[in-house]
Amino acid sequence: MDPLSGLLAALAFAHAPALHAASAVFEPPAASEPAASDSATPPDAARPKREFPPPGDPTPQKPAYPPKTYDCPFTASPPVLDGRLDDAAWMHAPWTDDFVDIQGPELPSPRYRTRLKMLWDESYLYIGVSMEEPHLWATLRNHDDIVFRDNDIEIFIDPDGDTREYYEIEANAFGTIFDLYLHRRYKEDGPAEHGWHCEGLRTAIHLDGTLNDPTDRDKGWSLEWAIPWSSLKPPAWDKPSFGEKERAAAAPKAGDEWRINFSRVQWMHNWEGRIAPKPVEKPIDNRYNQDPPSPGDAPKQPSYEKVSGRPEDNWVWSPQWQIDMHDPRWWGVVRFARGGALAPRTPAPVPAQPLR
Ligand SMILES: [Ca+2]
Ligand SMILES: [Ca+2]
Ligand SMILES: [Ca+2]
Repeated sequence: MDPLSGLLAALAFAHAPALHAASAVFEPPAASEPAASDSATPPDAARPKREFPPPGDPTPQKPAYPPKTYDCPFTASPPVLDGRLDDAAWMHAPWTDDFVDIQGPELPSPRYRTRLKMLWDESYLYIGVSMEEPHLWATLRNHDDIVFRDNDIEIFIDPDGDTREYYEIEANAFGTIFDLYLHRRYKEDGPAEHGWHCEGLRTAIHLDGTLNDPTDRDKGWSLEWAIPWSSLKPPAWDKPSFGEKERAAAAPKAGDEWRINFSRVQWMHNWEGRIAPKPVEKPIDNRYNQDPPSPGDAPKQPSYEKVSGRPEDNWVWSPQWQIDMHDPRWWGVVRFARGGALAPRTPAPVPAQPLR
């Protein structure tokens, strides 16, 4: 691991468990555990977090809410990757249910609608996501930046469903990608392999609005991903010849089930629920970027700033019942259909502990 990778791994350990795994279901957090924010500030009291599982309940799973299921249609004609979901191929794919709070639908509904579609062929898994968003905003531009510090959309893929050796890909509205491989869950000390690269990933984003301009109201953004089956292979140095290493990066067979979930990370910013006044005059030199402004300066160009101390919201397809995406037991079940509908599926009980 080079020094930069080491630094990134350290950052992952500092932040990912806090942001994505703050709530300990089976292991109560130690008093010294950092707060769920990269600014180490207390959680927002206005959005109380429910405790899962209830005392005495061995599992947070509720019989009324089995993991979501999606039957992913095979497509003979792939969608054109332009970020718009108006391709004929997408017409044959159903929408998922709207995303809900990561802790379940009994918590307040997300402020903005999110839903998606999936397709597959022999080469790719196609994802098409639609996200309502009145303020398009992105800051991170470099591959493997910690993209969940921006508003983002994330996919988690555990092909064999064994709750270990799985993939995560995140994108912000610039299309910046953070892709990583998890040998084990963070609760089992990971590690998260930021050096993993989703080789051949194709990303297209359509912005319905103006990016990084708080002076107007946007409609949303949509994203198309084509994830090559061949890219879903562990880092070469991952020694064990079982599980994901054994699977050999192959396409699924018709009828196979994979465990997949999606998370949308959404931060509160200074223009939430309103729009910024437009500057009274256009900048004529770079004085507007000076800090602090001098008396008589025209207003600065308004920009987005995170609300200090406010944890991110996590909106997901299949509820995790805890603020932790890294528990694949609760991820949705994606079934790969080809040549007709699959038989109805009887939900399997969710194991009380990871499988191995
Ligand atoms: Ca398209
Ligand atoms: Ca796995
Ligand atoms: Ca990476």
